[in-house]
Amino acid sequence: MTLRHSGRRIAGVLTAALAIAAAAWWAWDASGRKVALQAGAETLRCDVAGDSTGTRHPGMVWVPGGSFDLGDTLYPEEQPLRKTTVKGFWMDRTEVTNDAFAEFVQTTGYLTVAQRPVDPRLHPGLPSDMQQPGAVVFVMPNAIQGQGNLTQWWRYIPGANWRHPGGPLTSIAGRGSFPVVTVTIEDALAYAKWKGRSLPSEAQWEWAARAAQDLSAGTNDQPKAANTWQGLFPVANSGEDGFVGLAPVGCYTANALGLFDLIGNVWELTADRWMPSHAAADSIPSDPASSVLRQSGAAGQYVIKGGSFLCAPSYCMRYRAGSRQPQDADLGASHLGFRTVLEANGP
Ligand SMILES: [Ca+2]
Ligand SMILES: [Ca+2]
Repeated sequence: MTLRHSGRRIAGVLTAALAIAAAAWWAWDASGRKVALQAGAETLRCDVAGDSTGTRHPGMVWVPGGSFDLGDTLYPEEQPLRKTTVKGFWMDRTEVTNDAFAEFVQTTGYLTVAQRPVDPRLHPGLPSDMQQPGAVVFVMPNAIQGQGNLTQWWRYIPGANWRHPGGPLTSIAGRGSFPVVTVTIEDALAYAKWKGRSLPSEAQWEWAARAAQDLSAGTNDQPKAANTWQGLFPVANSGEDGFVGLAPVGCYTANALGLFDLIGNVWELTADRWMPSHAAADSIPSDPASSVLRQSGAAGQYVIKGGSFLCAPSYCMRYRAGSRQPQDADLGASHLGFRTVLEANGP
């Protein structure tokens, strides 16, 4: 997401409207009434079966190396296709969950970027409410005027963070199996380092999402085995895929390597700085281990991959392995999480 460019956040028009703060699974209407967005009994956990006992790195799967055409042909930023080679690596089977992140925080006392004071020197002209710690939250509007102004459905909510992903009035209680959200690149790198791992490069992530197969640019069809958006974004979501908002990790069929939810549910941070295309002038090194792009904590934008529960044919067809988007380094969002990789010997 690129809501905060050139030293300012979200065009300066958003307000800290706590009364209408919303998590992905519930919202408050204009009168403050809590409204469930997901009908029926809520699914709080899915069985992530098949983690073979005795595996060298529990919770991870081996992604064999190979060469493929990085990118796709639908949107400008995914072009041109670029031949890329990755070595084999281990990858988390699922997005990092609230439970896993809580263990990290409990052990280390780590405070996420969304929980820290905002440095106004980095964002001159920032409205005062946006100088408070917080994150960007998707709020489903009743109606919009065109899809050009994304502030119609994204709000900066002071007090939104991984413990309160929809704002201070929301909680992750009972949602330990949901993906952690509103984390930034710095947060994700800190978690990965604590685990003795790293974040995937864009190439590693995309290769894994292609199930380590060199397929030509794939279909643009909305995938069935992924948490995306059915209906006219952002005002109508039928939830045909089972979830109107976020889903617990592992609710959809894994890909051929055994990796869940690479496409959909939450966008996933990568270690690569954002470049506007795959053209040679904007190229990223093919060897992620030597990448100068893999620096932590730097300002700027990073590549995120896979799309989220908000991706719809009517707005953003980024539910594809080759799609990509930039994400501000110091801004968390309610549709953004991550998973880790480990560069080590294979099985
Ligand atoms: Ca969905
Ligand atoms: Ca995902």
